[in-house]
Amino acid sequence: MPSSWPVERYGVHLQNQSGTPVDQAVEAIRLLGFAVVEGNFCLEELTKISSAFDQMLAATRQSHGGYEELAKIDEQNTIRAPLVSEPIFLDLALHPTVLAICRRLLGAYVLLNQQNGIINPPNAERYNQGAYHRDLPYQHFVSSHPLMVNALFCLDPFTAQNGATYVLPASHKSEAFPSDAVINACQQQIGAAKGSFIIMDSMLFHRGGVNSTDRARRAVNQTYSIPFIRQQIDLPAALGPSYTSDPEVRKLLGYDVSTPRSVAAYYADRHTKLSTKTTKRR
Ligand SMILES: O=C(O)CCC(=O)C(=O)O
Repeated sequence: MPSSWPVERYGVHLQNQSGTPVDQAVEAIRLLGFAVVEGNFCLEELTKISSAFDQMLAATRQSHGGYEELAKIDEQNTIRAPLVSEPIFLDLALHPTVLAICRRLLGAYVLLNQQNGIINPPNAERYNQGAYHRDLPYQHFVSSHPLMVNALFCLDPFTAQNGATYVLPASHKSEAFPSDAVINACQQQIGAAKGSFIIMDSMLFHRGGVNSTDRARRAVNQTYSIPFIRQQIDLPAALGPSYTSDPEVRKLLGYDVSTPRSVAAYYADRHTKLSTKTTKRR
């Protein structure tokens, strides 16, 4: 159906106003649970990310026992925390539009909860993201405020043929997984251009589609959460204490929310926090 501008309506005297792409994404995510936003990468940047991804996949398989060994734990199609070995993926995690949307939805304190390279394998092979799930799995409640947001970076174009992601629109607002009949009637496949992000409320039910082409469909799934939710991999431990001195990047990566390992460490943290507060007030 062609869209009209302004949209025709009657009996309406209250309407949301969303002027910018960030406003529009935030509004759509609140309403439906997902939005697609442009990454605005140039071809050269996409080529760099693409070859870093392929190198990381080869390195992951090589250093963790090979494809067959990883397949035993269903990890052959995932690159865990690529930013730990390759700084180009830190840049991806720091994408300004993604962070702006996350901060609008989650609040000022945003934690990078996970970053995973995802391979949807060719020739209709099944893979670990091909079944419906929430990215906060096993959770069956509705929160009045988003807890976690996904930014699924499309390293290849997402199409019906290569297994673009399916979503159940607005399912982030339902406790239960919908019935199979309703799923089959309401699921929506999201086509997206190479270099764009599919941004979702992490409570939205979604899955990868079937890739019936002869080429892998690649993506990087990044999730951003409120700081109470623990990271999938302890990034400060994996990166080491002096990875970066930028306070905003340290905060995003979780350096400021590690769990004290003893009562003495808890008191030491309190001293640091309170003295920083006092210094700031002066
Ligand atoms: O590969 C996809 O299309 C979906 C990825 C996904 O579901 C996930 O990483 O949680």
